[in-house]
Amino acid sequence: MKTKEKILQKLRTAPGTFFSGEDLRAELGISRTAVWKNIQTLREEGFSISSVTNRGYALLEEPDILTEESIRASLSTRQIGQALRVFSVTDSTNNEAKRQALQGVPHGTVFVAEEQTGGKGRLGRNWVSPPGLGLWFSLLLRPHCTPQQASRMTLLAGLAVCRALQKEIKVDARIKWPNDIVIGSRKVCGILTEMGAEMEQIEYVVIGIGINIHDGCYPPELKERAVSLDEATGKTWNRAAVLRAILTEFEEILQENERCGLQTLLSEYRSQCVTLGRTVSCSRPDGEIRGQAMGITEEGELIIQTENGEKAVIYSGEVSVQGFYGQK
Ligand code: BT5
Repeated sequence: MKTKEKILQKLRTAPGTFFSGEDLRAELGISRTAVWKNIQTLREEGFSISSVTNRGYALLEEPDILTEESIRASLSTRQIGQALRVFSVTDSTNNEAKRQALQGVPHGTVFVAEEQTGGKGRLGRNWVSPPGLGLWFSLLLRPHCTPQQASRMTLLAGLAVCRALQKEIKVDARIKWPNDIVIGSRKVCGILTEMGAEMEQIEYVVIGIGINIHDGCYPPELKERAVSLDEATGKTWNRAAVLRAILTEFEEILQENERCGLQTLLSEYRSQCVTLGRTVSCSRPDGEIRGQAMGITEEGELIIQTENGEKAVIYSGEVSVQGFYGQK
């Protein structure tokens, strides 16, 4: 590790706290001038570091760049994100993950891009992913489950994003079934899951997550339906920090799932899901269904009580919820 990274590592242990130049010098075995020079380099790279005579140096703010180093800083997961591929530009991090899945990259590998030129939504739609403004990333998982059970992984990823935004950003983020994360009635995050499987056995699952962080993430015509974290909170968020919070929650949730099974997590999902109890409509090949969203099954399907009193179970697809995304 370079000297400047060692200094940064030390300052990061307690952001905002002063570390004396003398202590840094002694700990790293360098001169005080070398400490100062490295601090200057870090400042040139965008780190905001305060220096006060007799107190030393304190890290105030990190630059909002996505690099392996910025993401790894204080990432305490054991699997998720331990292998990390960062791109300044790619077509789609989901495509990237699928390409590399075939070459054997391990469970938990994360693919992140500053910009996607062909960001994908569900059902062939596109996902606008301009450079530097959002978090566009994919998780590669190799779970031991059947293709039918794989959709659970997506639910768990949605729950991880929801938890992370509530804890880290302190914003009232909720889940819109199956996988949108909303703040108020607008979408802050979308999830696209793809998989490679044999008949009975999953080879890999790729969970692609797009989160609007800064202003300008989505085109103006989506302003009724979309929102960014900065907009929702009036602050400016550091993308690497948000990513770390999500990876940490996701690993924790996967462990909870192993330890205690899906039940508790499903009840948490239901309690965070804004779709339940609302009037919804869903178009299916056999016509449109309208009714009340009543529940979510063990497999993550949505149960709708239709207007003529029947129950319908929706596995996937488009469900509009009254009051959300500009729906009357
Ligand atoms: C989704 O699709 O919500 C899944 C989005 C997944 C994106 C991630 S980014 C990393 C990974 N790599 C990829 O290529 N994809 C994943 P869907 O529910 O179909 O929503 C798509 C619709 O959302 C579009 O038709 C637009 O109306 C709208 N949209 C597009 N860009 C948006 C944005 N940045 N923010 C909010 N809404 C957006």
